[in-house]
Amino acid sequence: MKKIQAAIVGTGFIGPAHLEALRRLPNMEVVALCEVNIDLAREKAAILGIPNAYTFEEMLQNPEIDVVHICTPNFLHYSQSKAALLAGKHVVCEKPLATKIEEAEELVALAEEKGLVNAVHFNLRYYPMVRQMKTMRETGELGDIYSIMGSYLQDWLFLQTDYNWRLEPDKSGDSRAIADIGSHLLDLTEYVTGLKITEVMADFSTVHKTRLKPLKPIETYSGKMLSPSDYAEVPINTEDHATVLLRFDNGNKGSVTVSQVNAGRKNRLNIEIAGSKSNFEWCSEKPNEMWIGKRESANQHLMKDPALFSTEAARLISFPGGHNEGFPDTSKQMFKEVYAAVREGKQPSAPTFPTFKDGLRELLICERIIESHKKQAWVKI
Ligand code: SOE
Repeated sequence: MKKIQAAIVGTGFIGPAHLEALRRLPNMEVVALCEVNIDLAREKAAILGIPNAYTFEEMLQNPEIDVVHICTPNFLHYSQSKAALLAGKHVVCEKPLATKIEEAEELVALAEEKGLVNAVHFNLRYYPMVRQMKTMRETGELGDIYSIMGSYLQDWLFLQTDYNWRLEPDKSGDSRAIADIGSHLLDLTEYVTGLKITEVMADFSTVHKTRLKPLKPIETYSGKMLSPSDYAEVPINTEDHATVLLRFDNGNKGSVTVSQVNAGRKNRLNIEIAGSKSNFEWCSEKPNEMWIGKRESANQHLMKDPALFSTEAARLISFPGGHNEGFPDTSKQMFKEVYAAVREGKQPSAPTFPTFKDGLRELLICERIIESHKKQAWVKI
């Protein structure tokens, strides 16, 4: 069987995570790496053991490359995804799909016109327990949904000296915490509950009004400290923290809190979904278990075990109960589905993986959240 050949563009935090996940799939190979310049591409390709380093433009001209993974800063996602589609390549793009709604709309239309496989890396959908919650909701074990409470908390931007491209609106877009991690939480909320968010009321805060920008490169989560002369003080106008009230299409309500300055919360998405039959709670820092709350019987504590899971959720499990699976496994499970479509050569009519349309949906919600914050008013989606 001919091996599918992939290229990865960008090797900050998430590019190597895509690489590791892809190397766990059969009958495919990551053959190319692109970076901001060819020297860095060569350096990173050597470190990561990828056979070829190209500029982005050279890579697009290589007919052997079937799939492009866009793992660059947000402001490049639109132009690079568009160029890859126009070059006839299937595309897996990191979230957010773009920084403007009209750009995402153009990508959805172009991907549809080309018939090429298109996916957005909402990988948190692929925690087996997330899929189990979704299937339990679908089979009625949750009942009617009364309310949803979600949070996504990190502390990698806690210090004034913590710095990253995500703090720069020209690279990240007008939102930071909401676009970067709120997008995961909001996607997962609609995905698990099957509800649609209809209105938002948002309030942002920027805890560090200025930050100390390192005058030499530093990567996401690296946490490296430099000397005072290595920093420049720069103004910050994107949100460290956001609270958003939500209204859903079943008439009920919810709220999410997103923060990247919560000391001790490393990468913690927590969701509690209150239903008429049960209450589900799940935390991404303990992904192999969920709490099921009951009023008229004992609460339950479900552990990841394929023998106890729905067929759909068990499909995302590679190891028996007690053999924990986590963040890296989510991308492997997602890419299994994406590459099955690549093997077929076209986007499925009913994709099981998150597509550019899901990326557009998230961008729409995030843009309305930004609008609501600016107006300090409810905004319809
Ligand atoms: C930084 O907040 C980050 O790397 C996000 O960009 C990822 O989407 C998330 O999965 C982990 O944290």
